[in-house]
Amino acid sequence: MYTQAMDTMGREEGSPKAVRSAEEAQLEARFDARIDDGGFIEAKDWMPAHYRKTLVRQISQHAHSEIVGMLPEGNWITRAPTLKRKAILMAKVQDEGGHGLYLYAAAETLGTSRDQLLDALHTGKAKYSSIFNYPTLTWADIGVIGWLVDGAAIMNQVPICRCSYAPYARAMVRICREESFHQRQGYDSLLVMMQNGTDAQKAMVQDAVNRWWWPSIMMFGPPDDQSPNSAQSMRWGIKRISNDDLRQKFIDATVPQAEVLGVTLPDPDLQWNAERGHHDHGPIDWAEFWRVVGGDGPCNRERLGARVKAWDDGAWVREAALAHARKQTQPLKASA
Ligand code: BYC
Repeated sequence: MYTQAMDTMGREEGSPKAVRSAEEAQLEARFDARIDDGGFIEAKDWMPAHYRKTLVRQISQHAHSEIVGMLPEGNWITRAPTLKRKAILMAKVQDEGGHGLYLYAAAETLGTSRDQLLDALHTGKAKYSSIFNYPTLTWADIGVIGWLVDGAAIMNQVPICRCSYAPYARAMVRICREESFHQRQGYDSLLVMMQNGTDAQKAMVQDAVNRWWWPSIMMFGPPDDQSPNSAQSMRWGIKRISNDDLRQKFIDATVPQAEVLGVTLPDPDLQWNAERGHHDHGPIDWAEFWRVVGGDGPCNRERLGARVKAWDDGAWVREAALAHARKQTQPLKASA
């Protein structure tokens, strides 16, 4: 992704209005037929330019989210309350780094280099998930991130295991398995606090739920009727389930879990609607969502600053690795 697209007035290659050669029209018809049959597209297959661009946008946003997502949790590794919780959190944060790497590799198969992708992140042109622009104020936030944020991530990501672009779909299979562990560890840590904790610990969990609930349900993206990319991405089998439908599935799955935990979800309008067979929920503050996506959330500057600093601090490692690689490929000089 994620350089913001320039307005090419519909003349962009691969856009519906672009002029195509007969050969290209034939390739596109074959591509569409494969998508309609539920088939997969591999990196070397022909694909419309706009399909490629959409994938680079989504996969790189996803990769950036994984590595920026390491920051709010990494912040608590040194303060985890027990050795067990510290080991779990370290493993989880490492997993997120690994997810970022699989996803950058998947994006690279589409012909965009890792340097280009990272440059877009570091210069603020690239998006990453809104959720990681909120602060982690207490230890309970770490449990709630596992339960709600990873829970929302799984709900969104399981359908991507069937994404029409095969390298992305394959990466998602492994990522989803790991995310499932992430959600369970978060829920388990909250359950321990809610069942055996002090009143202060229980209040800390409730406070964290109050702060993370609404940002978690915003993670699924804008409502379907305000989602500019959804129709085309659904047509191409990149997205299999819409933003609103995933959000609804997440809410329906989470309400009974909150009851078991003994926490209240901070939405007075949340109630079961027998007619719809779903929970109704209150209005979502989309102005807040767009503010955060636009760079003005509570931690946007801090998060981006941390990523840029890590990149700059790592320059010597990249240089050393390149020097080592060069040495390995040079023929050995005959000794005098
Ligand atoms: N945050 O047309 P729409 C994780 C943007 S990692 C920021 O519906 P689309 C984890 C969207 O990009 C979780 N921006 O877009 C990691 C678009 O802007 P552009 C990350 C958002 O792409 C570590 C505009 O709004 N998961 O869970 O069809 C630790 C209009 O939206 C957001 C993924 O990335 C947002 N929340 O649908 C723990 C999953 N939502 O590009 C956990 C893969 C929307 O037109 N991505 N925008 O300028 C997707 O499934 C889709 O890209 C989305 C958005 C559902 C997120």
